[in-house]
Amino acid sequence: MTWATIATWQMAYGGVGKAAEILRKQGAAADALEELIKTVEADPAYTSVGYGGLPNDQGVVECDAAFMDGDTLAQGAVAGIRGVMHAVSVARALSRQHVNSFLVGEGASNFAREQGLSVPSMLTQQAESTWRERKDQVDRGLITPYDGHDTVGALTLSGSGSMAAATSTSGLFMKRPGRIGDSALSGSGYYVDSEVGGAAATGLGEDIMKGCLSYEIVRQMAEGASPQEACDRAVYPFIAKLRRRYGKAGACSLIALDNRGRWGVASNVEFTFCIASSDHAPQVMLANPAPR
Ligand code: SD4
Repeated sequence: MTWATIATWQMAYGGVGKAAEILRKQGAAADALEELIKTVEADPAYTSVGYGGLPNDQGVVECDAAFMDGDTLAQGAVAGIRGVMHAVSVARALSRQHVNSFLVGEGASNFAREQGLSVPSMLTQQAESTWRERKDQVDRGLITPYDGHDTVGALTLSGSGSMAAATSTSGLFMKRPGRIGDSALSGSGYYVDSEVGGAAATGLGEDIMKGCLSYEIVRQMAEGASPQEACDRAVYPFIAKLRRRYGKAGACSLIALDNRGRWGVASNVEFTFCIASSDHAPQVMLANPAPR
């Protein structure tokens, strides 16, 4: 029985290991995925996801997250949620509801409180001091405000053929309060259909959204492309199109997994990702950006 998981960035390595253990013991794709993302969210060392994530330009941590069940196509998402370590668990809880499944801001935070998922503070001392240092560098024009951001996005396939997709992020560094990225948006930051496969994104949300890149990859796989072919066909022509018509393209890194356990990636920046499967022990891989 083939099982597999793939996740964005090296920071997902520990979580991929935990998901692999669950999948190896014939656990559910959704449970393995939630555990994977929660592992990253709980680690304050990662300054772009969950607890310890860098705050917005007002010094408040606001997160976006989503969860999708590839069997039922049920989705839940939160955006601009405050005071919640495991935004992915809130998104998963919302995916069980037919309506009110995508909540933003205060509505999302209130729902999380009702579910017992709130925490007193998301801002660690370390994140606050990094934020102060970098805010000062931005003010002095030494770095650009939106540099240095990563989303954990992941896909799981269980031995029984179920698939799931999820994302979690504190979004762009120094974003404005209320700014929402691709990670919470179906078809842009994530998409999965167990009859085909799934995809998830990291990078500049504003540009990933312009191409609905996760859905486009799944659509390409549904038409017969392998995950790698689908990534190549969806991502690189889109980046070229953006450059031609919009004048520039931010970072766009996509991962894909099909329901046979095959994976693919495409990125216009240097990009690490993690995989594990019934054939491969958990490992970190490096994708070099395609020639521009
Ligand atoms: C966003 N896509 O909020 C996220 C951030 C990210 O690598 O993934 N950065 O736009």
